[in-house]
Amino acid sequence: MPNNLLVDGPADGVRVFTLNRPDALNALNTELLGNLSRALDDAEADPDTRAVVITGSQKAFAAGADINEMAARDLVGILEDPRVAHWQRIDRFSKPIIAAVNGFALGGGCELAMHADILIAGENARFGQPEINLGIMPGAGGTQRLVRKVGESLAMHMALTGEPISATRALQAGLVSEICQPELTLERAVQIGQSIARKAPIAVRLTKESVRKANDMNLAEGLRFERHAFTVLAGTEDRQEGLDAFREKRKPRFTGR
Ligand code: DAK
Repeated sequence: MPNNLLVDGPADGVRVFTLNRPDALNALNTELLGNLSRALDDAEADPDTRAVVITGSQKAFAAGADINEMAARDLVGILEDPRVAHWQRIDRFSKPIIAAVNGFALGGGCELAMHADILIAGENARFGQPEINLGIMPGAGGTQRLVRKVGESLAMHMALTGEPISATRALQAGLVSEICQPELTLERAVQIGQSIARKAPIAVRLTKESVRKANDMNLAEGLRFERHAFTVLAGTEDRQEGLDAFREKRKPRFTGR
């Protein structure tokens, strides 16, 4: 059986994960999610990996959870669903994740894309939460992250009708940060990853954590978290190096200390 998750790199600080179940439009079964979760463990532990890119094919990023697998689970099976731990692993990943999305990003596929910190879409991308058509509802953030990303009205429209939105609409709504030609989506995502890989790793880590807190905390708490994180950076060698390099008109050499 072909490997359902291809791993490349790290090259220039970036690892690329390619979802690879072409016969099922990259539907996310437990095995694929497990492989992704373990690949993230490896990437987390590797100091040479500074960012990861998750992508699919030109036709589909991922068409959702595997419907055949889901159909075999009853209430207890869903309650004890091993996929939940895999989703939590993705959410916990401390380094930046960039999603390069072409084609269908539906249901769990849209939810996986929303786990990314930066989302780049090809012009042919379609984002949707069609679970309602199956008599179910989103189960990996499609009613929560989607609201925070596109606002309640559009999220409600998508989740209640199951209608997908285009890449252009996703850009207008703030779900994606850039659109490009489908054949350039991955290249652009890798380029962004490489740019992040050249920054000071501890500053990157705390920036990601701090931006994410904006969704979990009220403004006063979030500002307090930001101030503490900012203060922590004052103890890093990379901060000194960054400030020195600017004043000496040279490129900084960050070491992650
Ligand atoms: N699962 C399994 N197989 C799928 C699939 C899916 N989600 N999507 C597509 N496929 C398979 C098709 O069955 C078909 O297989 P064969 O018949 O060739 O064997 C093959 O991929 C090609 O699909 P189509 O022939 O349908 O291709 P089309 O271009 O005509 O249509 C489509 C593309 C994306 C519009 C269509 O395939 C489609 O509507 N797919 C289903 C999309 C969908 O409903 N997605 C939501 C699934 S529910 C949770 C976490 C997450 C979730 C739930 C819980 N927890 C942690 C608790 C997520 C739930 C979901 O995502």
